[in-house]
Amino acid sequence: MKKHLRLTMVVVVGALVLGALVFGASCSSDDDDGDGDTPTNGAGLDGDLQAIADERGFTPDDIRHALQSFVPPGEYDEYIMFASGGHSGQIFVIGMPSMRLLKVIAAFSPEPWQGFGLGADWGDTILEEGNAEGLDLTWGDVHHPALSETAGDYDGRWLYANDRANGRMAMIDLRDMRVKQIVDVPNIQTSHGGMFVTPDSEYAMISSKFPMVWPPGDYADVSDYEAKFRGAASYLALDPDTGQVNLDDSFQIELPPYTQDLADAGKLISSGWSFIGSFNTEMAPGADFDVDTDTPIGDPLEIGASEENFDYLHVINWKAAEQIVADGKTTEMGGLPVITLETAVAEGIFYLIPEPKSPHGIDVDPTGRYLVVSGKLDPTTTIYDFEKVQEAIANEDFEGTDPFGVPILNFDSVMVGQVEVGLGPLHTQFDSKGHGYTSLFLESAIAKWSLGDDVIPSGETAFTLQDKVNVHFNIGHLATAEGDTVSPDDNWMVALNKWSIDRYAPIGPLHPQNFQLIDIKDGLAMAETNPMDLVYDMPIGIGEPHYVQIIKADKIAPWETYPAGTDALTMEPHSEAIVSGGERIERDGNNVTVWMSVQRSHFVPDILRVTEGDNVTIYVTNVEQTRDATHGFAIADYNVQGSLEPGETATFEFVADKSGVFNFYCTEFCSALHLEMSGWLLVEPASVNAGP
Ligand code: RUQ
Ligand code: CUA
Repeated sequence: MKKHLRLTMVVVVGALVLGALVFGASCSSDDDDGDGDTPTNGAGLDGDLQAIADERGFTPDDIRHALQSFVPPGEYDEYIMFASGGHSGQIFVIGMPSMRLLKVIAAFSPEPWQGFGLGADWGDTILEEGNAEGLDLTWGDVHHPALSETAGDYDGRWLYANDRANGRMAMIDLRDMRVKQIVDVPNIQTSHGGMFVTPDSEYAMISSKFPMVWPPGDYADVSDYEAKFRGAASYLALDPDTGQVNLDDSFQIELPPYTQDLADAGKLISSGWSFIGSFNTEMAPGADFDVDTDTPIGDPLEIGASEENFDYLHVINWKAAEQIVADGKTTEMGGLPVITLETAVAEGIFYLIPEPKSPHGIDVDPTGRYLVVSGKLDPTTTIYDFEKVQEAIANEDFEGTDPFGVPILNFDSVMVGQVEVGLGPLHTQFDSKGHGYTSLFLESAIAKWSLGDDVIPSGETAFTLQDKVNVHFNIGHLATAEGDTVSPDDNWMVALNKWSIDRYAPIGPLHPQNFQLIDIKDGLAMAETNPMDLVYDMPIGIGEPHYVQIIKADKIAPWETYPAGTDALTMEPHSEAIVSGGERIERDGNNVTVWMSVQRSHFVPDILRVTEGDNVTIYVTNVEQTRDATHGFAIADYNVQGSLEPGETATFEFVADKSGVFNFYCTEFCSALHLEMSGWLLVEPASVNAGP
């Protein structure tokens, strides 16, 4: 063992010296050559650089864009972007502005690289506990990542993300960027954009997408939509120390059977409130199908759900709801206290505001005052003033109630502006200078426009279109750096485009999505160019990202290794952790327990003998404390693959139900002798031992 460590040191020191030489060489070679060449293509480059630009056919714009986003090898990105991975069930960690993919975090789907859900206890436990009873889900559709906040600002501690398909939520600890908990949210079946964290991380809010039969567990026909179906807004309480969801302190509010869509949290003056957009307030169930004539009866959902000119923005006072829960004015459902629709109306915590035709995004500006909605079928964004919303509530300035008795605020009293932004507006992000940036799905563009007089620069007119930039193609969300906080950073924006069509080399009918980096800094040296300057394309060839949040990288403090013997599930010492020399095998009847160490480049023990039918438990500890010294633990034909980060202890439990000789090996190319890092699991056929 000592000899092994010494060899490791030699390799590490050698690598450092080599690294220093390479680094030194590159540092000393980036001076101007001072030859005074004049530029030939207007980019102001000296001779050598000009020659490269000419050879590669770069325009001055290309060169400027490269400089804007380039992060030299070995340097770090200023921002980390967390992108939902859609139906890959994963979350992508991307450096910005370089747009380099740094990590894929498994959340709802087994992921072999991280050994998630393939035998190691931490991942298996999370996937198992994230399944409602009787379900065995092995995927999710990750739509909306939401970072934890303190005082309305990302604090770099935790990340949450919803599962669109199955109404669940995952919690990721940013210390190791691994998922720690999946919660199957009671009383909702699906969830979409109803996902945000409140300004001091009191709650993660997740609302239903399509309403479900109410109470859940009953059966009803979709023709009974209005009477028998309901949605719910869930306020999942977050433990202030661990970030985990504590269902005991969580609650729900019953919602009408509309299709609740995007949501956002109030902040600063609107803190304590939440906002959820909706469509299909028509409560159309879709078209039935006549089996005799093979024709649909009635309108398909898209027609039925688009009949009215207005749907409803839901305005919910969650702070006041806490008191209603504390007072016990709730009904227990699925283990959660639920404030019924009736109680919510009676207690005055739930209101509706008309929002134009089939709205999608609802976004609250950094001051918390302006609530921005965009109707997919309406070329405008509509802006409401939270102060006027408060006045209308106080004055009972209602234009009626919905079929469930929820008061509808007078549209004209609370609406302060409408901006004609273009075709198919979806989502809005903000800078700190009073501008909204709205994605235009149908137009494949982003519109920049001005908010109210109290926040815009002098000389600008409130609620007017300022600028547009084209993107490629079919933009869904967009995100600005630190964009959902009370103080966005005013420098970068990312367009999350659904289609890339012809932007990349053809790779078959399934195309990547396209993230596009847009520079929105003022006063950059780009005189005649568009202030929204499209700088870089990043194809995403995994899953289908929907939304991202972008945080200053230095706000996160990830661990470099786990402290020796850490359980990745709890981030606490693992009860079965060992140090080198503590390896052992114990047999008790049919139970075989192994305490195994791994380090470069061996497993101890590396021959395991069991008998067919034995219950095998292997506690594997990566006893290394060297940064990046990850080892894998994979057993052939047993569908076991774990990733053991330095310092980590994990448990692998299985029944040795296949007899034979099975190779196990380290899946990470960890060392010069990585290929030698393997061992044998011998499962002796039960019959061999079965004496007369
Ligand atoms: S919403 S389809 Cu985030 Cu535009 Cu999901
Ligand atoms: Cu350890 Cu390869």
